[in-house]
Amino acid sequence: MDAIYVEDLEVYAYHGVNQAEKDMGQRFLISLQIFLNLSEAGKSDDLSKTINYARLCCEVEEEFKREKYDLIEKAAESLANFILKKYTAIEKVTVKIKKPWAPIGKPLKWVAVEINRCWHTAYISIGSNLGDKEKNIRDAIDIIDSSPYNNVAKISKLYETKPVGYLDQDNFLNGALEVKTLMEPRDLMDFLLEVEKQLKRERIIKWGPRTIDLDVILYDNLVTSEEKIIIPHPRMHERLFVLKPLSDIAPYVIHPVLNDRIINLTHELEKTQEL
Ligand code: PH2
Ligand code: MG
Ligand code: MG
Repeated sequence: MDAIYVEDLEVYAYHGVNQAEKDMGQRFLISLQIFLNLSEAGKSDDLSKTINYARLCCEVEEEFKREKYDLIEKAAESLANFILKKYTAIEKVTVKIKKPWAPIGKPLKWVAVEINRCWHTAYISIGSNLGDKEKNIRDAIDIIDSSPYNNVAKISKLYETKPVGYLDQDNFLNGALEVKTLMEPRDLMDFLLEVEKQLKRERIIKWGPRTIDLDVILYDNLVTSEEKIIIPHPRMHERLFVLKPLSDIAPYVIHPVLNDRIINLTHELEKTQEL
């Protein structure tokens, strides 16, 4: 993939486990590999079609000096998040932080950490059948989008659907979201549980009434076999209230287990199920 490189940008900052490092500061050398498609800029000679590396270096310096972390791991992690969140055209980033003055008491050139981080695409099914259903859904979307690790990229239409599973409850409002996320599946699921809690979700009856339900349906092309993190969602292809909204925003995405497009799975299910 195309890339922009920054090598050994020198920044004076205050990260370190020792108090003296936080008080006095030291030199850090920051190297970046910024992966993005450069062909448009290459064809057009237009700066707005790429990342201005002068601006990037200034912002990276400012961000790196903003906090005093114990670990360069943490400093690298938050810098990678900052870069990916600020520039959505960047698909992947490598951040390397060197510490040439690390207080080790040995002659060495530097110690360093290097991490790779990228945007993932998750599809999330969203449902509500308690209280102001539409407001619950809009509030959940706002909370997800305002997280520093997530951008809501697409929102489906919302559909009124009959309850499936436990029938003696009000109709649902269901939708689907495409979320660009920096979170790993486990962290994303924990985060969505927190959002549910914030919106007063109470777990009383299995498949019963809820102010909000947020389920990870797909995550990149990932297929997991862990019992607590089953991706793709094991029942998604049997539920029109999941597939119908999903086919609004991801019709040609391929289900990585069934190896068929969402739109085909939807049409197949529509032969036997109604919303
Ligand atoms: N969610 C369930 C169980 N049944 N039925 C509809 N129509 N919509 C839902 O979101 C839904 C359901 C469990 O998550
Ligand atoms: Mg559910
Ligand atoms: Mg759920």
